[in-house]
Amino acid sequence: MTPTCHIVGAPVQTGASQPGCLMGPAAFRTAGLPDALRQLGWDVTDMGDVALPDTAPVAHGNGAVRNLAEMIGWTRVLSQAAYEAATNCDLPVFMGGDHSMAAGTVSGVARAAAEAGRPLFLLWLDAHPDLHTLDSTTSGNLHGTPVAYLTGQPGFDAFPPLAAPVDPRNICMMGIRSVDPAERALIADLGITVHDMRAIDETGVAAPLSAFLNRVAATNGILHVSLDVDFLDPAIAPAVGTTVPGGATFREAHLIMEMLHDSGLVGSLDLVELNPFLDERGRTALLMTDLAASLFGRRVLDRMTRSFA
Ligand code: 5AB
Ligand code: MN
Ligand code: MN
Ligand code: MN
Repeated sequence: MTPTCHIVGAPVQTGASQPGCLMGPAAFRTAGLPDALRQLGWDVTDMGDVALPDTAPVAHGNGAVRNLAEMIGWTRVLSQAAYEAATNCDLPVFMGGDHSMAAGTVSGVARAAAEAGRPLFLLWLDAHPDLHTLDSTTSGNLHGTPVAYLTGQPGFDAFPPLAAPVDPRNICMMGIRSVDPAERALIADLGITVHDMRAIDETGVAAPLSAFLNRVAATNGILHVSLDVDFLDPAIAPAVGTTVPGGATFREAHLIMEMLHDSGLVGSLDLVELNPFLDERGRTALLMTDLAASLFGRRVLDRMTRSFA
């Protein structure tokens, strides 16, 4: 049977400090994401972009917080869209949009996994752990908060209630190299597995990823992958507002995607934080598209040479 993929656009930019992520879904379509997956034998349906419903202002005690009502609205509609996509196809792709959208996509796929009676695991590929609560964020940029919401931390009462909170012990973060003090404390308290860039320098990506995938397989789990552009080194992926030096290389990132494909465990994928306004001749959009293609089964020997020049 031909495997099916629904592509869902999430033009969210209210969680980031700089505008531009709203153009992300259009840039992924321009880079040829739907056709790249079709060429790998997938039956791909582009579901179009989700729209933000009308929102009413929501007050919060932390005056730094920006665009709270918008994040709550996006969480509601994206959670429903992700639940439907996860229920109706084999492997949905959510094209962002800034990372605040993961509050919606991951909560939606978690609900679908719970209904299927399978534990949800989360692979968070990012320079940042995005573990701030609404109280601990000092930047007020809500793309730094989705993991706190998804794991059921206090203070998100104005958000949609979680049908299935993500067990922090089922989360693996890789590529981390910028952590705020409140996030560091929560990582330790919650028991989240973090392979920071220093650890990856020492071990490479294959050994820690294999160990995590073995845990997913051992419990009949289903894996959601959330790929933030800033996981990658800014030298190869400049189109992101929150660059941090010392990120993953081209081959480290592709190897992760190739291993994820081989595992057969991935149930859904976020491609987030692409800001096409900051890109250089589309190179970041093309790289993110190629990484998605590796996760969908493209192999080194099938890869065509592409020039950004
Ligand atoms: B991203 C920072 N921790 O809270 C904050 O890009 C950065 O989705 C958040 O990972 C980065 O503003 C959010 C300093
Ligand atoms: Mn992020
Ligand atoms: Mn990040
Ligand atoms: Mn970012």
